[in-house]
Amino acid sequence: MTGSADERRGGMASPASHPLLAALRTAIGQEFVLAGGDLPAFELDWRQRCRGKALAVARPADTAQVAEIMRICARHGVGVVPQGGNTGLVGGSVPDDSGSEILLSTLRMSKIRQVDTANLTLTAEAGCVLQSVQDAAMRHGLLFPLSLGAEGSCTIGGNLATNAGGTQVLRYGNARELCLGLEVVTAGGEIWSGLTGLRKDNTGYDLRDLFIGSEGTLGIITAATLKLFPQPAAVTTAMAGCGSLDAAVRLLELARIRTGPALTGFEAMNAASLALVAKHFPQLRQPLPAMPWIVLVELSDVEGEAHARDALEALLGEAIEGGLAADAAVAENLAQAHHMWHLRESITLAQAQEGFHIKHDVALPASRLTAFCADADALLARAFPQARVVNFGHLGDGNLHYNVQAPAGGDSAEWVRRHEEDVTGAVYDTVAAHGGSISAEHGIGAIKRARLARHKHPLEIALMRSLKQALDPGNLLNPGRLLPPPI
Ligand code: FAD
Ligand code: 2HG
Ligand code: ZN
Repeated sequence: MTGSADERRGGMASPASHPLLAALRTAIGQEFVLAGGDLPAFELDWRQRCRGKALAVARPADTAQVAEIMRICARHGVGVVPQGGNTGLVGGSVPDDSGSEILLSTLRMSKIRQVDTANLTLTAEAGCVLQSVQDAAMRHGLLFPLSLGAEGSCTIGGNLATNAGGTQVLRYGNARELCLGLEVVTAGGEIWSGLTGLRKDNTGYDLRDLFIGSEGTLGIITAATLKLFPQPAAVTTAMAGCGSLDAAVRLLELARIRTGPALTGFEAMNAASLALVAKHFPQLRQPLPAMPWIVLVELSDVEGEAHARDALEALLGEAIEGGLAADAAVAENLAQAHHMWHLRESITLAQAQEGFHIKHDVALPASRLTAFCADADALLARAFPQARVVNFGHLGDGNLHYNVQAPAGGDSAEWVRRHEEDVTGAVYDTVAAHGGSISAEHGIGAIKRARLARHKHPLEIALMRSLKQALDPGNLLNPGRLLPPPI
């Protein structure tokens, strides 16, 4: 390609002197518009897979400033990429490489505006870190159940924009189901105040649910009213070793029947996942000997410790007797329970330390999980015999992270570059054959948008494009993410 970056952007002014930056500095303060050397930390995603180049980073303090930023960017026709904790796994929170987008960081917007204990709701600004929302609920003796490995740095705005899932979905639902109201800044810089906290409101189209999961492409979420729950009287956790995925799925079915709404977590990890954790975090003792699958079961109980423990032990006893599990370990105390969860949540980090790999965040009906894995495993074993399938996830939701790690010992980046297209094609075709989804909880972002066209009905894509056109006619909000490229 010839010509300078500025020429490719259509003769725009150089970044430092861009008239938009002067307007942004006047609107939100000189020190909150970052440029030059301050940008790289915001331009690279958590996986270190997507690196872009922003014109500047704007760090608004409140909703009015977000609205002003949007009005300025709309006047200049400049795209805006919202960014919360930047823990997204699909490349949606970093700019493209044009150097022409504004990155809007919500991290300064971190106030808990209200806790309404009578209504069991909490209103938080978009930049609140998830853990701080959980802690605020806890201070009032209540529970905000959204829980994921990145909870120490992801934000509530990002959680809602991606409709995040995590480890408590089978009991409490995903981010969408935990949200009662939103405040949103539109592409044109208007503010929609929808923080009603109502549990019933049938007054037309559900705009809240439209913005949730839209990954910053329809509006910027600036605050949310969230559902709170009573804290359970006791939580008990156990791990069980299963000889096959089929046994793990049948144990899930048994757990649902025996424990009903007390079942708050049911995770599964194949042997390769825990082997990677053992390799990279050898200090983390594994409570059970290696098995083809280990499941982590959590019960939350309103009646208390002894009742919860009895229920869990009875379940695991029945599972062992019925041949669904070979072995089980029940956590004796909170520290042991945390340790079990820590093992589970270390898989993502262990995979990152092992090298580059290909993520597939897929959902299937529980009844198709075993057949899907058998087919996908067989396909990959034939075509890529050295690749390692690191398969784990939220079995209770039918959500597997069917990740493919590059062969041990080689150049993992090069292997992923060469084979990603074919590996992902094979996995997603198998997902489709079993009636599944190619994104259970991480979203589409920049990485999966080209795939979406193949896995969604053309009418769905057309309707999604109509919504985008209606809400963001200038294509300013996270352009080039989520929607497939035009054909
Ligand atoms: P970002 O990464 O900053 O942004 C994500 C997307 O949302 C981008 O498209 C961005 O433009 C948009 N966005 C951000 N803020 C706003 C806003 N205020 N308004 C509009 N759009 C916005 N995800 C799960 O679902 N379940 C898991 O169990 C899980 N575990 C994880 C574990 C680890 C170790 C890591 C690194 C990630 C994990 N994730 C998981 C993925 C990630 O944490 C979630 O997608 C999370 O919801 C992203 O929040 P964030 O604030 O970091 O958003
Ligand atoms: C999890 O469940 C996250 O731990 C991350 O969704 C999954 O690393 C992954 O692929
Ligand atoms: Zn997950």
